[in-house]
Amino acid sequence: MTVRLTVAQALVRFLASQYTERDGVRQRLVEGCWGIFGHGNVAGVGQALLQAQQTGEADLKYYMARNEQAMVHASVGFARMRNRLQTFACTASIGPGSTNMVTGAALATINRIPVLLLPSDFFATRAASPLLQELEDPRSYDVSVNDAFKPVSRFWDRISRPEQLPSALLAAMRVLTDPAETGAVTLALPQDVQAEAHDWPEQLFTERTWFVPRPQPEPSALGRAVEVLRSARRPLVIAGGGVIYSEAGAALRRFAEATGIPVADTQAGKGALAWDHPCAVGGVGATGSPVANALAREADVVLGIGTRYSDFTTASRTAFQNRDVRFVNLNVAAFDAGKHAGASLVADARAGLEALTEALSISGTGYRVDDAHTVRIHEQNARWQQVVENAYHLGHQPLPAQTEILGALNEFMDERDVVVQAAGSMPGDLQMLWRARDPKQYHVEYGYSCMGYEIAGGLGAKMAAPDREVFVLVGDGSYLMMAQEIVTAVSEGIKLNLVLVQNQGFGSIGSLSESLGSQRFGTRYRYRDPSSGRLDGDVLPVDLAANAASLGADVIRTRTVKELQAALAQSRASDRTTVTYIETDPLAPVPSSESWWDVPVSQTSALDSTRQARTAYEAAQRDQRMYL
Ligand SMILES: Cc1ncc(C[n+]2csc(CCOP(=O)(O)OP(=O)(O)O)c2C)c(N)n1
Ligand SMILES: [Mg+2]
Repeated sequence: MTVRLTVAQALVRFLASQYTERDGVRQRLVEGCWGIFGHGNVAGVGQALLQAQQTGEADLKYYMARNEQAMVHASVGFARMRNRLQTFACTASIGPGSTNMVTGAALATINRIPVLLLPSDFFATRAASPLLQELEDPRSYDVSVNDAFKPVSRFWDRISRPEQLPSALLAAMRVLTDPAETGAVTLALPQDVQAEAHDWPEQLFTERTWFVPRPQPEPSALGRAVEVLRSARRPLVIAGGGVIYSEAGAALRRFAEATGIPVADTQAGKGALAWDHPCAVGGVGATGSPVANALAREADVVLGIGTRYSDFTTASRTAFQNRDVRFVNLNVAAFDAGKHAGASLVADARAGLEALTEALSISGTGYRVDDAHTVRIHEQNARWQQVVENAYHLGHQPLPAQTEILGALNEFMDERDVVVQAAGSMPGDLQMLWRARDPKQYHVEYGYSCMGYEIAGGLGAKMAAPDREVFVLVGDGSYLMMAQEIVTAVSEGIKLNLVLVQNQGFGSIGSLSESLGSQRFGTRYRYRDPSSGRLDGDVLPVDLAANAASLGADVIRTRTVKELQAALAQSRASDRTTVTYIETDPLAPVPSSESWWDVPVSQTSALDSTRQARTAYEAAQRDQRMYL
């Protein structure tokens, strides 16, 4: 039996009947479809979504975004919140609509989060080429702007004939639901092919369940990992995002309690173990806690779990200074498990942790770090927590410090509330200071650290967890790049709590610039000063609070931490998207992570500031090493 449908109608019907299942729990794989229409998709995918809604023949709800990059961010926020078991499709028009999604695709792939992208493409028949917005490449008529998705997609295909659709769809679903391979999946859809009819076998549309596996560790690999761990005197666990996506928090806690091994976390892994667990030592690396970084420096064995070891995590490969340091890497992706010449333990984080706990706690020969070491860690941690308390309650004048905003929010938020951030000076301060109590509480996108993720990603997170309050922290720079999804939140009645932190420019890059001898050049939002010729004139007459109000949000202006606390309570109590606005001092002090990040300084320069920074750079670089 066959059914006659267009390519777009078949696509929509197929997506509506895909499910994932893990641990016996089944859910829709593709929750709905984000989109912005143009001539590339209005009559194809657009018609198919309309027909699906009007006839009820396929259940794929349409959501309209205001910017294509943002709809990918929203899908990522949603998929991350749902531990990668569910996501959205995103349809965009040909040309700029599609290329606007490339940044989102890179973000998804780097963070290993599934999202299905459906950029539109120029006619497969080339009947009217060159179309409006078609890239004409004189070397080949086969090239389009959608080829730009190739390096940032884990699967990429162009559907030039209807017959190609079924196998492409099956491959796309496989990659989206494979925890080792997942990321952005791109199916480019020529606009004529979208509207073309075909007789499809009915089996294409039967409900399909994609079983998300929990690969078990291979026994000999487990044996090797256990041998390395048993030899360790100063081991350290680094918990990455994989721990959270695999829902391995409880397994991590049991492992830590059985062995006494301290647990540090990455940006994606924060909250895997609650901050006040006796084994938790906070963030590791360039923006980590000095306690975790001291342990990393002396560690003889590092057990990385579900981490990709970004430069922030390894302090650009200066974090681990023990000459004999060895790595054991538990990761579902062999690519990550092999890093730093580690003993590779390819497995699901939960399955791997359970196997390690069992192998290390065999009665009589159970492994445990020595008590004196544990006591020292607890003492250091207690001292560090005092530093965090001080940063939370600095009383900085006249404008409050950013660390006080984070402190007020941390103390205000419930365990199940979610904080969302991505770029600027906040991710670093959050990684160092945030006290996470739930694995889904801390949602900082730091794989791509993409300005503009915050509001859109927060929207997706809220769609995934309507029962949680979502607090989006957004800097003035990020806000100016992508505030437009406030309109989407308002139109959909999806309630967000936004905290807009105004510090008149790129505070983060300003301090980075200063530390590298570049004198904060071009990092502040100021008038151009006619005498200096630089952007260091007066403060601009920009009112972002008024801007947020103009987009349909409720806005509360605050000036002090006390006012902020009252505003947060008001925001929580409201059922409308609310923006709490506060100005902070970008020069307020922040505790040191006692770590480093490799940003090369000019080797030769006419500027004293640069020459001094270069000397400091060369000194720090001496600690950098390969782990072989
Ligand atoms: C899309 C994008 N462009 C540029 C950067 C580089 N960058 C990182 S932080 C930052 C400034 C962020 O400004 P703001 O949101 O105001 O945060 P602040 O640094 O002031 O805390 C820039 C330009 C980036 N991460 N993402
Ligand atoms: Mg700023």
